[in-house]
Amino acid sequence: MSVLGFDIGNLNCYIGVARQGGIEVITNDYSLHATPACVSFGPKDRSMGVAARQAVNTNIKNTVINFKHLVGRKFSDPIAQRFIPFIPCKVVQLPNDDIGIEVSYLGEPHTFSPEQVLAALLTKLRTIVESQLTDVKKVSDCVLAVPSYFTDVQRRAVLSAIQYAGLNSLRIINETTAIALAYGIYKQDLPEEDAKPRNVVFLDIGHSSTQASLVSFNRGKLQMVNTSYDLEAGGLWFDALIREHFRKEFKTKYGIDASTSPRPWLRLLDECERVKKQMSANQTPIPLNIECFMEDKDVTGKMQRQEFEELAAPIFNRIKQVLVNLFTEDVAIKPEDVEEIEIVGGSSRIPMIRQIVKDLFGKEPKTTMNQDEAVARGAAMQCAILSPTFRVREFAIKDSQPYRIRLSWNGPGDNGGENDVFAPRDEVPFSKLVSLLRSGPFHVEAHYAQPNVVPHNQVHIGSWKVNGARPGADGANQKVKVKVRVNPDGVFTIASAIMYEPKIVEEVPAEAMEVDGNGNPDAPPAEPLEPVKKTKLIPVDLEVIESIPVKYDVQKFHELELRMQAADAREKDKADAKNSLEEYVYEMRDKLSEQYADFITPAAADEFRSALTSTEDWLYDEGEDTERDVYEKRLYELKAVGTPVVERYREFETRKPAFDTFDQSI
Ligand code: ATP
Ligand code: K
Ligand code: MG
Repeated sequence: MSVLGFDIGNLNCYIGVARQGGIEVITNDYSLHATPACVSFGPKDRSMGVAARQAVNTNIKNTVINFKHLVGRKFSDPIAQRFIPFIPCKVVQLPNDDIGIEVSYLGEPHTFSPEQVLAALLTKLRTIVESQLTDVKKVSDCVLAVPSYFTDVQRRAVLSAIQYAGLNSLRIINETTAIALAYGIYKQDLPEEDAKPRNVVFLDIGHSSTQASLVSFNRGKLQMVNTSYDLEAGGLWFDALIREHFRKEFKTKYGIDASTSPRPWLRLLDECERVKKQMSANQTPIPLNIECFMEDKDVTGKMQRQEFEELAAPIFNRIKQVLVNLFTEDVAIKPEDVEEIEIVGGSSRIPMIRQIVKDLFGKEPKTTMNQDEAVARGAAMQCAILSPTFRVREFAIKDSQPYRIRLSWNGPGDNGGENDVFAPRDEVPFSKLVSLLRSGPFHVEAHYAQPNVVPHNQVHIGSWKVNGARPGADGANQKVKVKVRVNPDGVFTIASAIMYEPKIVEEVPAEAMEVDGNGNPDAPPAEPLEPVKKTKLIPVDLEVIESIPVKYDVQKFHELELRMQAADAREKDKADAKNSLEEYVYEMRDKLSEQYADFITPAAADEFRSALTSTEDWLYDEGEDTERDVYEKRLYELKAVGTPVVERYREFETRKPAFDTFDQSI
């Protein structure tokens, strides 16, 4: 059984694994900790992660990056629109305003949903785990992290993608909460349980957004006091600003507009990112040179940290505001009560960030956590806490959710009505009971009450039909209790509805039951007592039927994903078989003239050599791309000749030391 935590970044993904010794962030097929959130489609298979990102320029029309914020959104959603220009392949509006990712796959046009692309990426992460952890047979249990501001539909979409990929989600955790858990669980010096808590601010500046959280710690527990975010502050937005600067410069200098052509436009973005990173470490001007950039023109430019800081001042102000926003009126903690500020996320390496923190809190920020791995570590820790296969020290997490959720109802009974059932900063997971008076089946609807603070154009959460309510004997309304819940995934549900129906029950007073209780058969029967009539409220479970705005066909897309996995696996097996054949040809040819020379007759060696050469020629020709069993058959035929030679050689080698010893002892 595997215990995994996934940080699915807009740029980079990290995999945390819980082992007996603790949490480890594992490396991928390229020995890197970061796996790019990149999926590309090809004529025979898909490619994900490092390989896909490295080949983006050769397959730009069929490559997907920057799709994290498309999951669970509609095409017309303004935030989806903000990210679509950064996706190299074609993104279209489907019927029902769904997002379609249009690529050529297996030589045919295909349209995928963002959830399917996420599932493909998760499949990649799963195969990384399977190949790195040889003791793990089947990967399944995981905890995936999402931004704290993800709404109901986004969380449901992520859960669906996890299912498409055939993984088992133990829970969705907020990235902010994962970071706080990764910080708190190993801390030995937290204040005692009933002492004044230690208040810590975490600032995560990633690629697509900036998130901050204010967390109170005591020994063995954390409380998420507040969270804030900005979806226009992050590495991508810095890169875009720098790119726009160079676009203008190159337009005047060279008369070319890079934005008019997708390939140079993306290439320039990558180059700007490189310049940005170098500016974090150097004060000197950083050159940007691209040969043959557009229209056969070479371009050169440069930028210096100070210039960047002026250019990006609006984004730095936004980041400052994210921190300020943690301290809302209803939060008792003030900036001066904050003991530590931990900064994480790739973009927290920009020097100006330290200045922002210092200006606001009068303290240097801390970087005691692994800036890139904190989210994955926390998620893996959460998975370990939930997994029956691990024993983890007690740590209580009191998380919170950021939105005002309103419930409304109508149907027979007293007039319809509405009520706010969750407020910003309310604890989750949490259930609440809403009492209503009803006389028939009714509808309940939930929505976000403050659309302007929700970063999603879908504010309707869901509708629930409650069947089975009926009037009382006298035609009166009956008392119904609806249990609303934000579950551990941060998803809103109506967990149950119960009607309390008054029933007149006849109860025989207790004494009457004791007739002849002493077992004396001669005793005269006691006078039977009069039954007493009583009204009791009897709970009756009502049927609750959920209807949420977006339905994901998990079965169908899981099967599709399995089929694509099978195609990927076939291609991989084929490539492996071809590689083995190729390697065998080269190895045998080298060794035939060296160590194997004495174990084969010159004539047989010549014949074998020419068989090897013709195989090599074939590999460059019709053997360039054929079926796995064809490669295997070729290898088998070569080995029929080669293996006896190898065996004769080995036998000789194992005998040799014995002779040596014998010689010496004479
Ligand atoms: P998100 O959290 O928004 O989903 P992510 O988790 O993929 O995104 P991170 O991996 O935390 O993002 O950070 C990636 C960003 O950090 C990139 O924009 C990258 O350019 C930036 N970055 C990395 N190193 C540096 C550096 N030395 N200086 C400036 N920026 C850097
Ligand atoms: K990340
Ligand atoms: Mg991140």
